[in-house]
Amino acid sequence: MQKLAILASGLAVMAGLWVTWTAVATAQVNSNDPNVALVDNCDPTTFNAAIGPGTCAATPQRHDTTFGEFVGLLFSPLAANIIGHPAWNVAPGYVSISAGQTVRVTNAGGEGHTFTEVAAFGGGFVPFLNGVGGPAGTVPLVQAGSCLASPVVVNPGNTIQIKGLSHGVHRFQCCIHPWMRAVVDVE
Ligand SMILES: [Cu+2]
Repeated sequence: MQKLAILASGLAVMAGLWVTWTAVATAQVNSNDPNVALVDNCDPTTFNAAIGPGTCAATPQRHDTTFGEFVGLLFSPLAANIIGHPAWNVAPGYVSISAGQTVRVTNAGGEGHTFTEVAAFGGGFVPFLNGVGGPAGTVPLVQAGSCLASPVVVNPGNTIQIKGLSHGVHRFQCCIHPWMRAVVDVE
């Protein structure tokens, strides 16, 4: 029995080393590609009940912001526009790259998001999330031009690649949650 226990603990250590080594190897392979994450914290049970089945996928990270908590943080007396729930964001929100580099954008959340280049930041295609129907005094966002044209939705767990950006500043936003935004600066 003792030999078995020693063998088992040895195997466990080896498995741990293998996982660590794999993670390091993966990081090295991708180290030249800037990575951006589309992040949310939607609780599947309450989001799917409020908006509809399939709105929020269950993920290994166990996201736990309920739909009620989400709605409760969309507006602030500090701003006339919708400010959005802070757990819905793009990380990092600013990326500086060299010409020719590819930006890999991964949806790490449970909801669909877009990463859409816009000439100027603006509203998306969901009126409520643009601030329509918000508290008295709310000024709804005007829809960004690129969000009018069926932007590509990145589903949970999926990655898209942004290639061939010209020199200068590029603005990207989610056309569902317009406060999710990032700047890619090509040097
Ligand atoms: Cu979004």
